[in-house]
Order: sequence, then C-alpha cells, then structure tokens
Amino acid sequence: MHPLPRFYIACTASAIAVAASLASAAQVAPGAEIASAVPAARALSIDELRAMEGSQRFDSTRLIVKFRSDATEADKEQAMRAITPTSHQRLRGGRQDRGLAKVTDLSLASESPQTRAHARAMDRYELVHLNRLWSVPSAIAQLRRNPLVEDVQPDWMLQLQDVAPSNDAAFTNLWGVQSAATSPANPFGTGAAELWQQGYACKTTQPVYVAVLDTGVRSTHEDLKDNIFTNPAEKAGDGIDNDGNGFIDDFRGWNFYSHTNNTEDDHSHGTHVAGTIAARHNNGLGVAGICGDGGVKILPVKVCSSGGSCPTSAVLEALSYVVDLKTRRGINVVAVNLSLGGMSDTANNSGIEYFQAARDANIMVAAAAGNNGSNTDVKFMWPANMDVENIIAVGNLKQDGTLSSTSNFGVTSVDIAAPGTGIYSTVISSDSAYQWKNGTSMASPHVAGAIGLYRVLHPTATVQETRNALLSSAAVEPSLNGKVAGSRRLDVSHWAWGKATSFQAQCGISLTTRAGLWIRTTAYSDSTLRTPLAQMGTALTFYNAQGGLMGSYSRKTDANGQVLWSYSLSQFPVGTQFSVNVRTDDGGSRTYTSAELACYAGH
Ligand SMILES: [Ca+2]
Ligand SMILES: [Ca+2]
Ligand SMILES: [Ca+2]
Repeated sequence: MHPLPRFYIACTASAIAVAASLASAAQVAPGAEIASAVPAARALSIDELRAMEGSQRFDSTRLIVKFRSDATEADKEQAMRAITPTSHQRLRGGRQDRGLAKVTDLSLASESPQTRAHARAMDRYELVHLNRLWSVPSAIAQLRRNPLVEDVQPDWMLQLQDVAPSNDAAFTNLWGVQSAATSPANPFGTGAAELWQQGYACKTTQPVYVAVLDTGVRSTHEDLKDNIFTNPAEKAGDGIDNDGNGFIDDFRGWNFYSHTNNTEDDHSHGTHVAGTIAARHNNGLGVAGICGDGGVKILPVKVCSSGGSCPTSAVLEALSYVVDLKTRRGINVVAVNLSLGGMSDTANNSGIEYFQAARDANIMVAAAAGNNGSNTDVKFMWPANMDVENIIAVGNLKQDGTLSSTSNFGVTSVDIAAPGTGIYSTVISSDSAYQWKNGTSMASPHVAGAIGLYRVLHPTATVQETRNALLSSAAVEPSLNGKVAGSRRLDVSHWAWGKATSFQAQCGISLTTRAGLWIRTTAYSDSTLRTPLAQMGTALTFYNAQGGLMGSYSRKTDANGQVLWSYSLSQFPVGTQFSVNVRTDDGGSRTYTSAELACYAGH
C-alpha cells in the first residue's frame, strides 16, 4: 500500500516502457534483482502511441532506433528508405554527424575490448528526424516491421525531479551537510561539515569532475565560478574544434538540447544541483557544496529545455560525450548527476549501453529516484532503476530523518536516501542568488558530491569500491525500513578517517619552555591515498621514555585551520623525552619518520 503518487509523471510513465528490452537487460545485468522485480515490458501499441500524440510526452519529430548488432550500414540505410527521414545519425558524441572532419582517434589502442564493445553497442542507436509526412506512431509501425530493427521508440521527454520550492522559515540552511556533531546540528545530514570541522579541506592537485546533465549551470555565480570545468584542450571562441572531439568550442561543456556550446542555465535547476555538489566552501559567501574546496569541479552539460523537459536522446548523447572526455581527452570525470527521469509501469533498459560505457570508464551515476511517491520495486524509474553497478538511485530524505512522501521508494530499487527537502543552494536570478528547493533532484547531487569527495580521498577507487564505500558507510535509519535498501541514508562524516593505520612515531622533543606544546602532523594515513593524519586518529597517547603513559589528546585548530593535537602542560615537565602513539581504525601499523610527524613546542 502506498499513497497515490502526487507527482506522477504521467507523460513519461507507461510510455517509456516501449523501449524496454528485458531480454537484453537480463544478459547484461547479472544478478538483475531490479529486472526480476518488475513485470516484463510490453511494447505500447500503435494506437496507444497515437493517443499520446500532441501530449508533449515525446518529441513529435524524432525517433530513436536500435538496430540489431548484425545490421550493416547498408541495412540501416535500407531500413531508413522505408520512411525517408530528413536525416538520421548515430546517437553518439556527434563526431560523425555535424559536418565535421572525422578526427584521428588518439587513444583507441589503449581502450579495452569492453570499451570498444560498448562503443559498437552505442553505434547501434540512431536518432531519426522524421519528414513531415510521417508521424511518430506511423513511423514506429513501419520500422517495427523490419527484422533488423531491435527496438524503436519515441524520443521520450524526461522530467526534472524537483518539486515546488519551500520558503519555510523553519528550514535551517544547509542541513544536508550537517551532522549531530556540527553547529548548527542536524543528525540526519550527510556530515560533510563534520569533516570540515575536523580541518579537512576537500581539495587535491588533480581535481575530479562531476558532470551535471541538467538545465545548464550559471558559470558566473559567485559561489560556483571557481569550481566550473574549463576544457584545457579547447580554445574558446575561435570556431575551431581544437581538441578534436567533434564539438567546436566546447570550452565549458556542451549543450545537447540546442546543439551549441552555451551551457548557461535558463531554468535554475542545474545551477541548484551544481551548488549542492561543489559551491565554494569557506569563501564567506552563500552556501557550500559537499566538496567545495576545489577538489571537485562541475562539468556543465545541458540536456534540458528552459521549461525543464529533457529528451532521452540528449541524455544519451551527453553520456557518450562525457565518456569520451574521460577515456580520450584525459578529463577525470568521476560521476554524472542525473536529477531527472521518467517513470514507467514496466522495466525500461533503453540506452543501458551508455551507462555501461560510463561504468567501464569508472564513472559513477547518481540518479534521482523520482518524485512520484511510488514503489519503484513495482514501477520503474529511468534511469535510476537500471541495473548497472555505477547507478545509485537516491531517495529524498527530510530533515527529520524520514523519507519524503513525494519520494519514490523501494527496498530493491532505491539504493540510499540523502537530504532532498529544504535544500538551499545557488540559483540563476543573479550571481549572488540562493534559494530552497525540494525533491529527489536535490538528494541526488548530495550523493554525486559525496562520490566526488570519495574520489578525491581515493583517486584510484573503482566503481565497485566507490559503490561499496557509499553504501556500507551509510547510516541505518529505522524510519527507512521498507522504503530504502538497507534503510540507508548518506553519511560521509567518517570518510576522511578511511584507510587509517595504527602507528608509532618518535617525536623526541625536549621541552625547554612552558610556553605550550602542540603536535602537528604532516603525516598521511597512507602513502598512496594521502589521507591527512590529522583527520583520523581515534586515539592518540603519549608515553615517556620508560613507556609510562603520559596522557591522551584533545584537539585544537590553529589560525590556518590546521588541526593540532594539544596537551595539558602539566603532563610534560621541561626536558621530558616522549614518544607518540596514534591508534586508528583498522589495526594496521606503519612507522612514520620524524619529518612526517612534526612535533614542535609553541602556542
Ligand atoms: Ca572540442
Ligand atoms: Ca575552439
Ligand atoms: Ca560559499
């Protein structure tokens, strides 16, 4: 039993199921709990499609055709002749289809056979622009007769997954990053601010990128401008495709809705999402994203109209663009945020190859679970519920720790809940504008930001490791029983303690004054992962030269925001030699050098 969906996206609902191909889903998704939990897909009849014409549920001028793998280029041309479209092109990255010279592919040799297989799979999809004599249903009817056509569907319009903004004065700004240990506190926030409170800054010498496939991003916003992607291999405004990826002047991402390089936001949804991920932290302005210290940069990819409609074809093409940036252009995209989707009565795995290609490029996907208030173990939300390991379906958590009644739910289909109600972030009305929004659209970017944070901490983590970390570190909320897998809600508050080791270091300090004593560590918990030691430490104790216990620690933050370990002076008489033992989470051990563990006396 669940309440009638309040935000049921009728327009994309049962319709999208046309595209579903459960047979192929079962092949590509071992363990397919989701696929097995929903009824088999049913192709919509032509009459049903005709009944939807003019409803804005799909684009009336386009189709997406998927050919069988054994269809040749000649077969495809032959199939197309039956409907003589004005044009048709592969639904992939745009390299072949915008009148550009085919570029030399610089890195095919280094691609795995699997990556090439996904590229071939994507090449089976064609976006077909109909001539005016053919309606979408009649062209689908015609193409369904061709045995080499595996699937043909309208270009369904997906919807953003935000709901009406709330200006309830009781909302505490940024509860989504708080924890029980922050001030102000919210025990159901993600705890990112707890890391900041411990002195952790989410930054790295090699930023990671989170692609926001949305309405665009206001790149001049005061709290975003420092953390927006710019393509290092593309010169802006010269009319030349400098990096040879098929997109001229894609200096700041690409617009797959209107096929231009203008990724500025004309709606606000995408800018709000971007702020939750990476609004600038500690700049004295506005808000702060989950990773806002520069470690994560936003890659704006516009796939939606100013009215918030997002063609499936634009989403798929954008995914192939992002995968290409990662695999061939060296842009370290670690996550895609998709705060959009469409719900159907039956499973829909159309375009699953694009998500698999992202997975194999080590890119995670945070996706809105949807705002229909529905059980998606029964119904199906695209793309959140597709069974690919890199997709995390995110439900909308309220600040009282319960799931919003508008959020879709399901113990197999919703992976985790994250703050999604009363979320304050950047919007487009000016460069200093902020606003509250609600919805799984706002929950998803908390997860996308957390993925970015995790990959800053663990640059070499795989999709499976990232997924495991995200889900296994989640807090368990009894109120989410029966609604979210594992009753999980996002909790990053301990992440910077990850991979901690136990070690002993000889500081060898002799106190010569009673001015004070601080121990500052420049050591890292792991020589590869570079987690600052200051962020871990479950216990730190001092021993005298005879091994006697001298005391244990408290913390202090210095003027530069660095965490210092501080001690009561009375425990350390002048001339005392001592050693330090830090005991941390996982019971490992490593000896640190004195250079790594810098001990000094001072205020
Ligand atoms: Ca380019
Ligand atoms: Ca250029
Ligand atoms: Ca800020």
